[in-house]
Amino acid sequence: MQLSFSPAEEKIREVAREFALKEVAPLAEEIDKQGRYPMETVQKMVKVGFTGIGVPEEYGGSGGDEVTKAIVVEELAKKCGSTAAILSIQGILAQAILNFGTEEQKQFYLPQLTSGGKIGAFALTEPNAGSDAGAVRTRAVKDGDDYVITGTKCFITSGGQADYVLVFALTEPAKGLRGMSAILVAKGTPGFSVGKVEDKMGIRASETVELIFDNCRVPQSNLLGKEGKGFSIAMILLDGARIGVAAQALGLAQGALDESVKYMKERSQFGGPIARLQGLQWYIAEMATKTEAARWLMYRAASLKAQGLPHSKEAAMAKLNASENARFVTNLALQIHGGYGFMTDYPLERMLRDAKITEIYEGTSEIHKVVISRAVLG
Ligand code: COS
Repeated sequence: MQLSFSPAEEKIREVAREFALKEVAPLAEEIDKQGRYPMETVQKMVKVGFTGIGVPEEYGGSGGDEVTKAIVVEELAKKCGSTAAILSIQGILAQAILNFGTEEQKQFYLPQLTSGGKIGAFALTEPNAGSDAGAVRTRAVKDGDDYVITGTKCFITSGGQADYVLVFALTEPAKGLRGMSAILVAKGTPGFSVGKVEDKMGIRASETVELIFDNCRVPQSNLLGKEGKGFSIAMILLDGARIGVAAQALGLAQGALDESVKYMKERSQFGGPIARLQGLQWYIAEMATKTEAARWLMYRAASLKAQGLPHSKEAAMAKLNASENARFVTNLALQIHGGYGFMTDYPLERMLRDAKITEIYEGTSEIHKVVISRAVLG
């Protein structure tokens, strides 16, 4: 048994850490305050190869696997939850096409989504289909060689920026979730528009929008995978995406812990650095231990996925644990910083706000308990 990273993985961590320090950290506060999608950083991530992780080079990718991707997301999240979330979600569409696409689809979409700078989004959630993802109402009706899509999706990450969106719609409504299909829709297709742009508590720079499909006509060749298999495709993709959220949560926790250690050594009260106060030392001990536990649960799930082994339960466990830990650690880190932590001059309040969503998106903690308990109880 080995619980360590390979030299190649250590190298990518170094690259990601430097990128986070130079390119991500300086913008984190501004893009949070303005709620601005950092397209310039995204395009830099394209250049450095982060958007191509997990996709073979023959399709424009940069290779690597789920562990590689988790390392990069963790490092970015230490400095900016929004940027980490953007990279994480960008990878889902590429994974969808890599795993379920035809050769033609792979050759057309993957180079664009990896090294080509195009943005992807995943549109499953609807106003009445959140945790109950099978309750999707959006329809895709066959008409000649086309599908005509009608419905509204909400809370779609990067949806307004996306050049391509994977839309989950009912092709056979009578079959419920077993009549759901996954269909690719390109930006600019008539009938496809962006609705409400959400004003959020956290990850404010990762744009979250409503997408409207009003008699949106796309060729049937845009179907991804088999007709009627959309729900299973969504669930498989979410299993992977949950590892990405766990990596974001881990990065946020580690980032907040790092800030706390630094602050406790610098901040002087009662005649010396507050690092010598046992009450705060115990906070640090607890934060560090729980974060280390979250780290290995997450990397184990990532490693299982990278090996092509079942990982649904492990991804749910990793995400449940890492997200609760992120809230716990960022909250204590803010507490350690006292009044300064509450001020926007310090990153702590942003980290706490960014951490909260990790307990909600890509499946709430309660949904993960459903997934885990079903797997454990059989
Ligand atoms: N991998 C592959 N297939 C899966 C799967 C998985 N992880 N989970 C479920 N499926 C398949 C099942 O095997 C079943 O297939 P069959 O039709 O062949 O029997 C089908 O999907 C329906 O599964 P199930 O009966 O478990 O569906 P439920 O309605 O009970 O829903 C939960 C299961 C609650 C787990 C699901 O709705 C869910 O994950 N909800 C949260 C959605 C979410 O994360 N939203 C966030 C979106 S992004 S912000």
